[in-house]
Amino acid sequence: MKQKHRKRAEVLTGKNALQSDINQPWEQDNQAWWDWYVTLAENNGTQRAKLCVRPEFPSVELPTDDEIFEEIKKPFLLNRQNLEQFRRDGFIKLKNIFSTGAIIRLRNEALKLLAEFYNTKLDGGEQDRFLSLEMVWLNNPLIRSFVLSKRIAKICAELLNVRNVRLYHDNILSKEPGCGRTPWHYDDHHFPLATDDVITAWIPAQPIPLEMGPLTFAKPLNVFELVKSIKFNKFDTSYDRQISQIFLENQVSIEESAFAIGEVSFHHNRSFHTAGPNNTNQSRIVLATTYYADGARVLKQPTMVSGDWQKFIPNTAPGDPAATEYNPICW
Ligand SMILES: O=C(O)CCC(=O)C(=O)O
Ligand SMILES: [Fe+2]
Repeated sequence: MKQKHRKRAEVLTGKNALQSDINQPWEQDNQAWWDWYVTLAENNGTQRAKLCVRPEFPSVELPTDDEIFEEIKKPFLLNRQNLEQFRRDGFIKLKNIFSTGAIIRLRNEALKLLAEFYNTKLDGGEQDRFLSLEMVWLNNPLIRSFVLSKRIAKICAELLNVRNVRLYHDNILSKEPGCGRTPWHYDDHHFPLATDDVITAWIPAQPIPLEMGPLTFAKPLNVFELVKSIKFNKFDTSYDRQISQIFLENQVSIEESAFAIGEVSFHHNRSFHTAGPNNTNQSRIVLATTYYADGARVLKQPTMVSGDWQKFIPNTAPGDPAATEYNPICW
């Protein structure tokens, strides 16, 4: 781990605490959470020369906001095979969920928001970091139309096989050039929700070739059973390394493949996933939106790995139903 990152991780987590003691609230913002979180990934041997990969967009006329609203409320039809695959593997990648024009508009908007918020230049200006912005849907109509999109939420409800889903949060994620791997994890650690009906739609805002670090999944879903005794360690890369090792020893199948424009992956909260480093000189921008089954409650004891969850479910005590105005029913 780079020295500056190690220092940051120590400041963030308190050096004297027990390594696996995560039973305390996260005291800082979610950007500090990501700064800490990427220090937990093992990066030995993964750095390669930076490649110059421009997001390649065919030249299309860009849709207006109204045209995008129309596009993303149209239903996408899942077939039986899709449902079976999600239930077996815990994730599915689906092509042509959004048009090229809609994705270009999404990227332009996310670039603008990130550059303004962090007062930086993306696509090569900022290096090594993993930037994030949440709750953007509250103030930005274009992002809101993606986050509350019936097209996405209906897919999520059908994959989970539940009647209705609520929004947990939106997350614009930007893995900057030179940023290393995302550590192996499942999201159940991150969401303070007392249910297994939680799903994240990971919507790339450009094509993601292998060099840019596409989201990568271990399958089938139940491989989480192989690693459930591994203790999370909040100070170093040992959790990530042990998971890799166990998956290797058990010849677990790992799906690491590029994302095309308009392709979206959906993963269950117990699906183990990671992502490679971004070895290009372009920001890897994604909109990740998480939904859960209506009726779910907040855990009785959320941990620091849940980050600043009260931002997403405000005025709600541990154990209470998670159903605030920030968690609208999207389907
Ligand atoms: O974007 C990444 O590298 C990680 C995202 C992730 O873990 C998630 O959306 O659940
Ligand atoms: Fe995740």
